[in-house]
Amino acid sequence: MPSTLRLFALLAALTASSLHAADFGFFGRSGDAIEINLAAVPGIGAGSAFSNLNLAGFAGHTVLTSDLLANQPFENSGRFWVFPDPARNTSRLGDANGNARGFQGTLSGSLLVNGESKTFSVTVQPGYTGSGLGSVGQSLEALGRAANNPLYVAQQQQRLRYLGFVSEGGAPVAVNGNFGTGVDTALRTFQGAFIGGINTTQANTDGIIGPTTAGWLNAQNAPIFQEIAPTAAYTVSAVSERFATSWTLDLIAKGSILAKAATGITQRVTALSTADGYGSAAIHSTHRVGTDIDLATNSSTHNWGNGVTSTDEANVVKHAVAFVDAAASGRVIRFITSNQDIYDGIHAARPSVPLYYDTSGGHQDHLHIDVGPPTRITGRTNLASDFNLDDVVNAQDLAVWQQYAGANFTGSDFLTWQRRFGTSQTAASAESAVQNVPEPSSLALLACSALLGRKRSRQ
Ligand SMILES: [Ca+2]
Ligand SMILES: [Ca+2]
Ligand SMILES: [Zn+2]
Repeated sequence: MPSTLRLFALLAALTASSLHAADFGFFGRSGDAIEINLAAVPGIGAGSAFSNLNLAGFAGHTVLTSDLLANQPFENSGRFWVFPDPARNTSRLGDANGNARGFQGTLSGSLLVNGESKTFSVTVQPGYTGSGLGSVGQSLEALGRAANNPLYVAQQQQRLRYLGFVSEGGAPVAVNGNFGTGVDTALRTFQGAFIGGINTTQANTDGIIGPTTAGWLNAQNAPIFQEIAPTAAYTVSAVSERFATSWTLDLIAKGSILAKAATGITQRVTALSTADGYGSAAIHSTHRVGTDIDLATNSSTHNWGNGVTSTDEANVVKHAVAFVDAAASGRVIRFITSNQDIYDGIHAARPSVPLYYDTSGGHQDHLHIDVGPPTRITGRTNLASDFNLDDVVNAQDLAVWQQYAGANFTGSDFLTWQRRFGTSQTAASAESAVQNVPEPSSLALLACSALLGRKRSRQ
């Protein structure tokens, strides 16, 4: 590590330590069940008694203790889990980052440890943990299963609601550790995006988090269920079926730009999925849940095709080609049309893309696009020594260490931080990008010796 950086880091640590802080400080991510394990904190001895947990500062979020999730009395364990509200731009909760999905900010509480009042803070950072501690594990939890683990279920509920999946009927997924119909139906909609074939509905899924489902819940490119918003390249005429995964919305966004560039025509999306992914109109009952797209076509194409490709038909072919070629997270796996000229045109332009000719005529007025999942990107683990979970190990982590040395952290944590200094990974969100480190000053020398002296005394 460059010495100038180290010097600045130490100065930053001293500055931070002079600010008011809680007795104990924890960090977690928006889409996680954030575990707080007070009995495992270095500054609290094993066998301590915990009481009077004051969570007034966590209003709007869900907090569950080990009594419910681990069959363990909180008064002995000091364990609880924080489930940040997943709503986007949760300004009523004091969301500090309107650009990052879910809540970000610092929540504060207090409790008695062995009768003595202690304060703690939980700082929620963007994203979710996709590997290791904090990720969602493969499990056997299922609706109607007697031996469901409440903690596993709560983790699954939190991740699903963070990713925008709701229960059948539209109710948000409650985080309560109970595997009821709410989480079952949300999970099946989630699975529909990647399990099975082109016409997958919730009925084709198993509602159990096996290896594939766990992989997607943790993936960096996990599907997010959301409402479509029109752009300059496409309008939306769908009344209720205007929801889909982020994979499909990405494909529409990128494909429509290419299509408009090729033909000058603004695309019109006529149907995706309903708000909960259930109960589509009968004519869309074969839409793969959360992924499939209907694109309107001009009225002159609303025939069976006559062997002569009209300008409007040729444009539909160009639109299809644009969607095939769009480098989007969702990808075209099949087109459906009831117009033979469009069918022939797409086949000639992109022979490798499967086509289905609908002899019922049901696809005369629009082009149906079956959308498949992208290649899964393995979930991110949290960096060792990245104490504040901003995806880089730098001076700010030393500031955290300094603030809570003797409480959350030990001397060996400092030594590990030194070795890990400078490591980083792609941020969980662009908003948490690394900040520039300013030039050090001569004051840093003083800070350095002062801190090292203090560190030794704590070991
Ligand atoms: Ca936010
Ligand atoms: Ca950091
Ligand atoms: Zn369709």
